[in-house]
Amino acid sequence: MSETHYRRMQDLPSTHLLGTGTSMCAGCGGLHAFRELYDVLGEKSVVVNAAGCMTLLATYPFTPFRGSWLYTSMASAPAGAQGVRDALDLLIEKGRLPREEDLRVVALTGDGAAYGMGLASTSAAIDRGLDFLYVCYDNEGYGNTGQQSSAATPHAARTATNGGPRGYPGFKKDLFAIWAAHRPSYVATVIAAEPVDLARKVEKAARLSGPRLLLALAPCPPGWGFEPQHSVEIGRLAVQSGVWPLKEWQDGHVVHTKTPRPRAPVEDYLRRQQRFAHLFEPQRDEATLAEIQRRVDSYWEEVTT
Ligand SMILES: Cc1ncc(C[n+]2csc(CCOP(=O)(O)OP(=O)(O)O)c2C)c(N)n1
Ligand code: SF4
Ligand SMILES: [Mg+2]
Repeated sequence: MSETHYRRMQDLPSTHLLGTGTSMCAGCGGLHAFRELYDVLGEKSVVVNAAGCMTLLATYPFTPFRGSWLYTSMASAPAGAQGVRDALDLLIEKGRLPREEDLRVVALTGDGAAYGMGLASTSAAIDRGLDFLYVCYDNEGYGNTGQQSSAATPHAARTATNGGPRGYPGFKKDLFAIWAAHRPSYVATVIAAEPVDLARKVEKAARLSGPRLLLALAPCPPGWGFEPQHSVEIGRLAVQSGVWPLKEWQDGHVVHTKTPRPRAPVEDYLRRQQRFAHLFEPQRDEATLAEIQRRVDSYWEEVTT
């Protein structure tokens, strides 16, 4: 994808973006992860989806899934999931739904909802011990409306709202730690580019009850600025460079399910994406590159010593 094309995408009004058309973009890492997830979860699931790119999967009254799909406002997927769970429990209690035909309740949202707008309703749902699986596909911005920055945007990335020479000034929020601090049943990070790790974690999450999170980094061609065919490679680089640690939390313990050895330089991951192009051209931003690398190094030093 040329820089001009990427810039055009960032400048377009939201109604013209690929993510807001009648279909999703080629190379969508979020869709890839969700398809792998759904293969394991199966049709006995009700998906409660907050507004975002994935909403385009279902056009009322149709869905591409054999299971059910419910659409909510951005902040409300966990509240919607509570309503569905309560309705199922009532039906079972009244004998109108055999217990063996119970359905799994899945909240599906982007990072804008999971890290920000929907965080209060998520926190409350975890506090209530809601039996649900929360799936967040994290494309590190408000993709559906043109990749504005969210609380999941990484440091220095250019977004539709941070187009200046330094990109996004903040640092990605640690949603894994925020969920873990609530002491739910299970928290894990995944990525479509590592399908075996992903499938194992989905199977584990599916066997458990209570609040569970599967947090999937979702390489996003138009939002990050790369060609769709490189989506899996960029996902693998996120893991190999240590930018996206694959890990799980259960009963107070964090386990890293893959430790990249040797770790690739973070630069290998950054330079493949137009949103970081200003760190390399017209001249290298050594200070910012070093800061990003330092933070990744210190994360791994902390968890491996
Ligand atoms: C309260 C509210 N504000 C803004 C919007 C417009 N809106 C629809 S989707 C979206 C982006 C959601 O971002 P994210 O949750 O990361 O999902 P993605 O679009 O990246 O898939 C926004 C801002 C909305 N639906 N509701
Ligand atoms: S997450 Fe990115 S790649 Fe996927 S549909 Fe949205 S804009 Fe397109
Ligand atoms: Mg997003």
